[in-house]
Amino acid sequence: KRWNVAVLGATGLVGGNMLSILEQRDFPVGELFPLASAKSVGKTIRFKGQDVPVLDVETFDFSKAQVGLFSAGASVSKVHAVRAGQAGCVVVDNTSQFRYQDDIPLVVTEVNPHAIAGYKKHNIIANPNCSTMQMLVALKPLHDAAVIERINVATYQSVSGGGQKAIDELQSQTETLLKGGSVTPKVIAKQIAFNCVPQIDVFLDNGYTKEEMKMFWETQKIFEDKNIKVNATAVRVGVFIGHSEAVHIETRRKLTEGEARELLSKAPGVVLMDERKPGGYPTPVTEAAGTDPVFVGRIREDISHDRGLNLWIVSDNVRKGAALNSVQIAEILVKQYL
Ligand code: 11C
Repeated sequence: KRWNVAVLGATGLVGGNMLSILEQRDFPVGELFPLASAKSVGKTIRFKGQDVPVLDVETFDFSKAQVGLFSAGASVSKVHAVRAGQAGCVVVDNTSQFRYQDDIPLVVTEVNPHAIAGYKKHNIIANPNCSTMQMLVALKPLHDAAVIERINVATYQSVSGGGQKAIDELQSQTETLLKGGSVTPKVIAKQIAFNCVPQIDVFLDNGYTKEEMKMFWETQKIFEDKNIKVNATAVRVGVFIGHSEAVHIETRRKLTEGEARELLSKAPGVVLMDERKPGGYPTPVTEAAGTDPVFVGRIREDISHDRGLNLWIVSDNVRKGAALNSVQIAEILVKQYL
């Protein structure tokens, strides 16, 4: 059986990756409807060797599609995901619009695929934020084995999380600075080339940024555990693709590094890369960018806490962090529910 698929945000970074991942994984696409705002109408996208015209989302009749993959921003999803759902098109939404709504599932396919069953009320399934996604793929088997009580995490997030404009800013700042010029930040609040910027998304009243609080809210919802605490510092770094995370967990019972390694070596979606020698650990550029797994290395017991463990977690934020997980949700949806 084939399914008609609408991809909203088809001309954007994540949308483009959704299209190529649908192709690579041979998702059973019947008719493809690439959707975007009116200003992209007239463009085409390439899919399975064909040029497919981009359609205006405002006038699209969603009853023509059974599955929607949306990545065009929260305000667009607020209107059009609801409209699509009412027309019978099940939307996998990659924005923050519905993630915290109790009657909408928030799914990481390796962690809580069973939650997809809850899509029926609104015909919407939310896709988590990239920094939460990769962290939970790696932490799920450890949480199941020893119950994580607290996560302390510092992220090193690539500019692709901020979309094409942020990628362009890193590129142009790098070129300008290497030629001896000076730069004026536009998309990211401070110079990002050759720099680290400890702000992703807006500041909230408690002093955390929204990106940091997303990691807290989403972890509790996806792990279905209101007791797990997440203390995050989210940092943008001058990397194009791939988010990295230094993660420190505290578990209810002690988890040895050997046990953690054993669990992670069998964990779905995880590649363990943990040799204690130069280069024996994953990095965004050399392992993660352009690939599917969540890579884990630098596993070691915390010398400052009896039940603490440290890990280094790296993944392609545009693939597993966004487009790939959306397609994986859609695969389970069509196989098991539609
Ligand atoms: C970043 N994590 O790296 C963000 C991008 O809520 O889906 C994804 C934002 C989101 O800037």
